[in-house]
Amino acid sequence: MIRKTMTVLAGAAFAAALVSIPASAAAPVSPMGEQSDVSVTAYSDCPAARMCIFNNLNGGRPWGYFAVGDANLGAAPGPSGLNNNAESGYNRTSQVWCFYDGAGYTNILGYMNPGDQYNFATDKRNKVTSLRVCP
Ligand SMILES: [Ca+2]
Repeated sequence: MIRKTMTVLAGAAFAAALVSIPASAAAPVSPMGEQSDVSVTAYSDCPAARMCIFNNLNGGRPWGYFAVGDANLGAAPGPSGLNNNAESGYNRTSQVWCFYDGAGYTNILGYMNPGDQYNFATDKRNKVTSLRVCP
């Protein structure tokens, strides 16, 4: 496995651009992964009411968390080290979040339900470039 260059500060709060979320509910494509029995220790710092994504499996740091969507993880300001690098996630919000391969919420990869905490499926790892509460 290739070690990635990290530019994200652990535990840092990120200001993400506010996005307008359409009221209509489009059907998400598929889950980002499957619930697993891995230790919750590494996920434990994810704040309540935040969507957390992690650079490594099993909640491995570095990581970032979001109260609202981020249209482009590769753009500053924000956790640019997470762009195409997220491998696990923990949804501590009460809403379903959608994940996209492209910036600007394009090329949907999948979704995470409230409370979900797992490694992304192998074909969804290291691809997320934008994320938001599913429209
Ligand atoms: Ca991508």
